[in-house]
Amino acid sequence: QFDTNYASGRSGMVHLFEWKWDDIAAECENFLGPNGFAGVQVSPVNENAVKDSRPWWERYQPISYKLVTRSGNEEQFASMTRRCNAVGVRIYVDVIFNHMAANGGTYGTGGSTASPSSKSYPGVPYSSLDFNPTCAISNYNDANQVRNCELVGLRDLNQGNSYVQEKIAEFLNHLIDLGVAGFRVDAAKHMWPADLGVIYGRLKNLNTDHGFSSGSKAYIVQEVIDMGGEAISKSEYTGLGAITEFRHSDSIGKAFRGKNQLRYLSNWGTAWGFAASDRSLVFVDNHDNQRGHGAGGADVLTYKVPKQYKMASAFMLAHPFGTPRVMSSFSFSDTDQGPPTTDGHNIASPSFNSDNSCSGGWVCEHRWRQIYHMVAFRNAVGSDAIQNWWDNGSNQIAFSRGSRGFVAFNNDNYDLNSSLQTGLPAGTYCDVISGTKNGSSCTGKTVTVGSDGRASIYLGNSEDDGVLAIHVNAKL
Ligand code: LM2
Ligand code: CA
Repeated sequence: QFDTNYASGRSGMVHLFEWKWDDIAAECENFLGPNGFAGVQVSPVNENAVKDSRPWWERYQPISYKLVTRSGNEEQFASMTRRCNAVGVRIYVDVIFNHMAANGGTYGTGGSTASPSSKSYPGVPYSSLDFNPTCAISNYNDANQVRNCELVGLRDLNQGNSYVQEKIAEFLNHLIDLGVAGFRVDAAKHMWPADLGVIYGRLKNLNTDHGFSSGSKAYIVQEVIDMGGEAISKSEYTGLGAITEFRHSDSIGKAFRGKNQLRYLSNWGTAWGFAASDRSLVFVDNHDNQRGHGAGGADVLTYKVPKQYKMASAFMLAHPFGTPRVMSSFSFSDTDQGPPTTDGHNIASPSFNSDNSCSGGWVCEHRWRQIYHMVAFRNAVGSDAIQNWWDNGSNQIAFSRGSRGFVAFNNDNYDLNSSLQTGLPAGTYCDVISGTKNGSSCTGKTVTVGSDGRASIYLGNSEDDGVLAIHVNAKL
């Protein structure tokens, strides 16, 4: 369950937060597939409580496991997995089974009703027998409380109960039948690892009709926020699957905000307290910490700080550590605000500009040239190791990935202007950050590598993007 099941030659997962299934299917065909992306994390697929103001977080309040949400119905979901898999893009579902809707969640997006105050959810069905006794989580130094009490009043399911295990496994297996490649397990820290082990053990192999090789297991990434100093640690979960590495988000934010010198990134990885590379899902920001929900550091970078955000994203994608996930947001000012709608309820589709960017309230970080070109960089360099590390003793760094790609960053308040070893074969390359390769020309800066592999690298401190990247597929 650590294998991402990515199609070969692809990398980069994107969280298309609150997108509709039909729009994701089109995005796989029109953009993600052609640009080398490997997968999409989709918002929760099962029926959730309808809240008056339609905040984004209503989707974290399950009412049943019927596949009906504001993103679409089961037929649309099934069509999306088929269309995305057909173009080599895998689907990962955000699944919520620590809890059900809190008090006040009386009806769902699929027409089911519920009575959270009496712990009754007939759409599953669950009754009070399936839940832990009511108590609130207040002390994160008490593992029993964190796992057996309620997170912000959300009715806490007992995953040790065999009927509950059965219902959850049925839900996940249904998604496997529909062609998904894996799951993001919401609130995993709030469930006992042993119970998760039982549930994961009941999962079917992935559906070979969708192109998975026989015997493939679902990729599992468990949401465990472990910044240290609490009773529960991520190491309790890394034997079962990958975890969301929140320290990566925190550390990369601090570095590119200038609170830590970039030269220290030379040993980026487990030395920073991260889980092993294949157990770490890494990200600059996620749907919670970009708006101050959940936890994971006050220094998180988001689309609202674009220059540093692009630099941090480029570093994450250029570096071999972890399985990177790119956040794709809708713009917000209020932290509860839901996605763009047509009428206050129905989610609006994104619209696209000629430069690939989005409008209509969608930020689409994954369509920023500097970000999707770095997915192509990651695919071009494959498994080649980091070589030719260089730094100026503070915030200018550069490295190559073997002899296939080279990247440089300038986070100092003066220009980077140095002759550096790129590791690349001689030739002229298009900088994929400032431009796009178009046949034998480049719309941005070019870099000329000499027969000794050296090139003169210039990154002005007032440039839009403090990063430059070249790779073998961007040779002119
Ligand atoms: C997660 N991971 O463990 C999600 O990533 C996170 O987005 C979820 O919280 C959380 N766990 C539960 O699935 C979000 C949001 C909360 C929101 C909950 C439930 O961050 O603010 O809580 O979803 O919708 C909301 C209200 C809260 C209220 C609660 C219950 O914000 O004030 O608590 O509903 O009514 C009384
Ligand atoms: Ca729990």
